[in-house]
Amino acid sequence: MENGKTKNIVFLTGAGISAESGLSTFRDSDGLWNNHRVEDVATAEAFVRQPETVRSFYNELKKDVLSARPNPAHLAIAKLQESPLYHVTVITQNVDTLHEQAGSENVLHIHGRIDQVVCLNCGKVSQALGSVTGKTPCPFCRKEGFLKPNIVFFGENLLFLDEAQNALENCDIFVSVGTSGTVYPAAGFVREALLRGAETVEINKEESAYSFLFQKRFYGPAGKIVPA
Ligand code: BV8
Repeated sequence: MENGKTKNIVFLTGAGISAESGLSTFRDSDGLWNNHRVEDVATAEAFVRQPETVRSFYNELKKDVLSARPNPAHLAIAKLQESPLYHVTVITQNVDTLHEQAGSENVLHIHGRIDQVVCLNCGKVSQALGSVTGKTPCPFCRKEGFLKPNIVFFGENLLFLDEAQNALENCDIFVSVGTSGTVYPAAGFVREALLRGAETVEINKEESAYSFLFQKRFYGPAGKIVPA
């Protein structure tokens, strides 16, 4: 029982929940990583080696992401959050803000957000809806050349991990939506939910790398299954 609500539900969402909003996933046949080498654009080392390549990759990706709109799956989760019966936490691996646009609160962006940059000089996070280059000054410390997409690259620690662990410790129902279950530590969250005795539910287009860990599994497009 938490703030008078009966059940704690934790969602872990991945690129699949945003697919029907027109955004590419990572590992599907038309996925992002099919046209780019991860090592070139999504690792901490790549940003040190070639920051402008990484910045322009995200400047391009940002244009698509910011023109996308929430789909029925995002809207259904936001609606569930309004219910007096459930306390719903959304842990998302997605860097889009479609959960927020659908009206969700309590969204933990463990892999960061594409509409933000972090300054490697002063450490402050600011919103960046347009393109960011090595010449863009930090709005806080005014220094140029220190802005990095506020995205967690491979080899970097996750954001909001403490809040995510806390949600998992109190979780009654764990629902994975649209993720291949291949990136850690997020792919390990279901194990923590199981250890807690939570009910585990997977909603995905097809079987994933970790489907065997789920007691209930619903396959099909998230835009149809999640509302149902
Ligand atoms: C870390 C940022 C500590 C970029 C991302 C060996 C073993 C275990 C772990 C590791 C290892 N070697 C390295 C590691 C650690 C590494 C990792 O897990 N690597 C994997 C690849 C093995 N993890 C890390 O580095 C993490 N940090 O561990 O810190 C540390 C510190 C120092 C040194 C070492 C470790 C950082 C992880 C975050 C990396 N950043 N993205 C960007 O987003 O642009 S990961 C990237 O993958 C995205 O964030 C994405 O969200 C995430 C997961 O992908 P999915 O969301 O699942 O998307 P995917 O395409 O894979 O799947 C989509 C699914 O949807 C599919 O199943 C599909 O069927 C389904 N679907 C499609 N359409 C629909 C649908 N479902 C429903 N409806 C539809 N319509």
